[in-house]
Amino acid sequence: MAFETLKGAHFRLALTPDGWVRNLSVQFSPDGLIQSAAEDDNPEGFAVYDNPVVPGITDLHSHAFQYAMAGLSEVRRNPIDSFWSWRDIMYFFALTLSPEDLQAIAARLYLSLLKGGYTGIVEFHYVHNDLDGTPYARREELSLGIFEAAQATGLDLTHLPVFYAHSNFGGLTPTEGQRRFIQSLDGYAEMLDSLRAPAKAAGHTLGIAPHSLRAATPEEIAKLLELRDDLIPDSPVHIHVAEQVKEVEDALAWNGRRPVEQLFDIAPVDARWCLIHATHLDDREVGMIAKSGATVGLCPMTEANLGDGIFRATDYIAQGGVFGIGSDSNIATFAAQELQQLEYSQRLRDRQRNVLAAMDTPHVAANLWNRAAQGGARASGRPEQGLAVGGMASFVEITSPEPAAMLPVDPEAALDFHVFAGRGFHIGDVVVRGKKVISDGHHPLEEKIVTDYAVAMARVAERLSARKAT
Ligand code: NGQ
Ligand code: ZN
Repeated sequence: MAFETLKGAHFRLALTPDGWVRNLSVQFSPDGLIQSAAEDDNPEGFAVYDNPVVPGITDLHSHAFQYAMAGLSEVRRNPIDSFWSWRDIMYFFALTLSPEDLQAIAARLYLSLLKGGYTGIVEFHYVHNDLDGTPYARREELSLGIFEAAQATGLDLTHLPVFYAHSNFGGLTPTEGQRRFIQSLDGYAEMLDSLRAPAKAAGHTLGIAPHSLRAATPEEIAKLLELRDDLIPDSPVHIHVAEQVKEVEDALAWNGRRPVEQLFDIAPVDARWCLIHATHLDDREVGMIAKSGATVGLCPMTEANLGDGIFRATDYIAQGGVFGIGSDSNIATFAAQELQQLEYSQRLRDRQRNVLAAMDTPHVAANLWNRAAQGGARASGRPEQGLAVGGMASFVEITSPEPAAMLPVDPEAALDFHVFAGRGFHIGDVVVRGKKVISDGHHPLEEKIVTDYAVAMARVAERLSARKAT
C-alpha cells in the first residue's frame, strides 16, 4: 500500500521524552526517523497539528487470531471458569481457521490497533500447521499472511515465530488440541530461515519466541538461542512467564524453582528479552528482571479478562524496571485502555490514586504513555521511541470527542482525558515511520479490510456451528 510520506510535521503540543513541548517542528529522514527537532514557528511549512500529538506505541504482544474470538468466552460453563478453561475454547477456535481467515483477521486487528494508538506490533505467532497438524507446503505459510496484513495496514511489524513443543514442564507430550502449534527444532529452523528474505524485503523485524517454559525445555531454549545468534543475531527474544499461579506451582513441582528463577538459571536474560506477563513474582524476581534490562510485556486488559492477577508495577518501576504494553488476546485494541487498566489495578490493590506517576511527570497518562512507548520500541528491536531526535517518526494525534472544560486551562490534560475519560478514545492522524496511514481516523483500505473480515467471519461461523453440531 502506498501511503503519503511526510517530510516533517509541526506540533502545537507534543509529548516528548522530556515532557510536553509547544510549537515543535520535527524533520524526518527517508528511513522514518526524526532527524531534527526544534521549537520554532514552522519555517519549513510542515503539516501542522493543532491537536496534541503523542509518540506511537508498539503493541509488544499479540496473538492476532484471538481477535476473532473476543467476546465468545464470557459465559460460565464450569463451576469455576479459569484461564485454563478459556484456553480450551481458544484451542477449539484455533482449529477452525484457514490461512485466508487468519490473514483477514490480522488485517482487521491491525487496522483497529492503528486506530487505537499503536504504530507497531509484535506478533507472537504460534499457529503454524494445517488443521490436521501437518506443516503447510511452505512451513511459513501463516507467517506470510501476517506479513501481508502488516503491509496492507502499514503497522510496523516485528514477527516472532514461536517455538512450541510440549504441554507442560518436563517436556510433556503436547495435546491433540495443540497440534497446529507443534514443531521440531529442525522444522522451526527451516521456517525461521525462510522468513528472513521476505522480512527483509518488506522491512519487518524478526525475533524468536519459545512459547513458555511449559512449551519449551531448557535444552530446546538453549538451541533456539544458538539459532538466533546464527540466523538473526541481536534480535528480540520473547517468552510467556509466570502468568498463572498454577504455572508457578507446576514449575516448583517440577524442579523446585519458580518460573522466573528458572528462566534466569538457563538463559542470559538481557535488554533483548521481553518477559510476557511476569504476573507472579517474589521480591527477588522483581529485582532480577529490573536489573537485567529486559522489558516486561504487560497485557493489562487480557490479564484482567483471564483472571491472571496483578503485576507488581509499583515495586518494579521503583527499581528502574522497563515495561511495555500488549493487546495479547485482543479483547481490547486501545493503548489507552491498557494503560488505564494498568493504573487501576494498582489503585484497587493499594487503595490510592495517581499511583504510576513520577516526581518529574505527575500526569499519570503522560508517564505511562512515554514509558510504554519506550518499552515497546526496545522489546520490538526498533530504534528508541520518543518525539525527539533519533526517535521513530511514528506518532498519533489525539482528538477530543467533545469540548472538555479543563483543556483550555491545562492543554496537557488532553492525554489524561484520552486515557481516563476517553469516551471512545478518539484519534485523528496516525503516522508510522513518516507515512500517514490513518488520516483523520480513516485508513485508505478500511472498506476492503472490514469486508474481507466479515466474509471470513461468515465462513468461520459456519465451520464453528458445524463442529459444534458433531
Ligand atoms: C497463548 N495466552 O499462547 O495464547 C496464551 C495461552 C498458554 C496467554 N497466555 C496459552 N494470555 O499460555 O498456554
Ligand atoms: Zn500471549
